[in-house]
Amino acid sequence: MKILATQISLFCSLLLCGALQAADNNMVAITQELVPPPFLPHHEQVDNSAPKNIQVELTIQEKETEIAPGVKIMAPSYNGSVPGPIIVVHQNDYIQLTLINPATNSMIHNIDFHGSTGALGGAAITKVAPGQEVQLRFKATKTGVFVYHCAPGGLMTPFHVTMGMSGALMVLPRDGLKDEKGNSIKYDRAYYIGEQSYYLPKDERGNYKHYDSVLASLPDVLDVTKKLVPSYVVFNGKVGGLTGKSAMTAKVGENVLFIHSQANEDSRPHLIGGHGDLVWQGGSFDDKPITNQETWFVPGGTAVAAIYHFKQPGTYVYLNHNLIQAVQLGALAHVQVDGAWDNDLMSATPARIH
Ligand SMILES: [Cu+2]
Repeated sequence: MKILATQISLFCSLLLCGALQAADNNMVAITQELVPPPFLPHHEQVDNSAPKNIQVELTIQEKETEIAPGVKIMAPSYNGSVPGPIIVVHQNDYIQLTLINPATNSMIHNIDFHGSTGALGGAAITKVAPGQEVQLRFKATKTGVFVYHCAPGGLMTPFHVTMGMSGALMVLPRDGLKDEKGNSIKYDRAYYIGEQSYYLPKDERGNYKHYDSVLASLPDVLDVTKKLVPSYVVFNGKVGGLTGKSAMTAKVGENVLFIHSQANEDSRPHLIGGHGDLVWQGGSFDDKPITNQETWFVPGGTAVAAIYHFKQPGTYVYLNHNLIQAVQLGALAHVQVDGAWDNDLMSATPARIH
């Protein structure tokens, strides 16, 4: 704690507290309207103009949310969604975040951007109590997809993260994405899939317990988390968050970018009936993507990007290929793809008695 206090005092002495580093007067400022996942905010894939100041706002919400049929929890989140919204910028842009903790909340929160540099990813200088707001400005020097998450310190960090406080940042190269041969590649649409593991206490009858506030659930939740057995593993905050009417959509012939984050556990995304044509393993767009992956890997605490060029119509299942987590705990999504079937790629005769 003493070291942290010294760090904070050093940051303040460097004028990072109280006032943001003055922006370049010539820098264009853009307000990015964040949207709930799995969608991305409006953005250009290529931006060869000078770096910009991208202004975004996140409001922390502590509210009741239903994460499976009949299972309601009191949980904190960024902007009310799990995961929090994805922020999209280009390399060397500045991100100017306003983080708001409404007075109606009960806990202190903050934010750690894995895509930023210094001050525990911003966590050391963004703590906000209920009724406060803070501004953080950082330069997006590294390209790729990155996790952000709440990190108040100590046991509060795994608690806030496993209750839903994480999201992602995508930093595109200014000249856009490149395939494994270095040729430019564009996506026709993009989705952000945040995978969330929940650890929920049960009562003596085996029913999930309900709490009146996020804070009230803290001791019981921590008892469950240290056993490392999640109650649910879900996409987009709840079981069925990306299936049925909430399924992702695409058309045959489109390149679809999937950004997949997991702030705490490892995951193994797999698209049944398709592939990861290009996968930026580890999330960095400065590295060549690997190709033709059947299943790729998301180490806990990272985001990974993959592009697939859809060639057949139908309902695809996008899941964590830990099939227990997918089928029994909820880590499963659908992609509904329209278009014409290609018999050359696949055909079958009707089943018959032999
Ligand atoms: Cu928090």
